[in-house]
Amino acid sequence: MKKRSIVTTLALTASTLSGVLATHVDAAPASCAANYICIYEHSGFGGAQYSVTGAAPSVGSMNDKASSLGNSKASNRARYFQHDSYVGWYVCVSAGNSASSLFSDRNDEISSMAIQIAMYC
Ligand SMILES: [Ca+2]
Repeated sequence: MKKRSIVTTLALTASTLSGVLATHVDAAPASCAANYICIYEHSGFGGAQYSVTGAAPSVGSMNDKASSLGNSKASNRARYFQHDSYVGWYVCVSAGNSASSLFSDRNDEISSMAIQIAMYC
């Protein structure tokens, strides 16, 4: 009985983490200007970039292309969503942080992004 409870808890924790966190979390890249949230075509903040200061219900030509993420906000976390208009799963990046790469099931999928009031994910 006890063992089953522990396994269930671990499984839930693992699935929660894979749904929210990116593989690598670092300081926001210099190319993501202060107060912007940014997405990049390639991992390591390379290739095309799309940036906004507020929310983007769609990301134009960067749709389903993002491979790394930056958040240069001082006090807002950012969420990057699977579909347009903030629908589907999301990856969360804390204020002043970034994701230099994404899990393979999150890569080339992001379609919208928005800031949230809290600083941390
Ligand atoms: Ca998408």
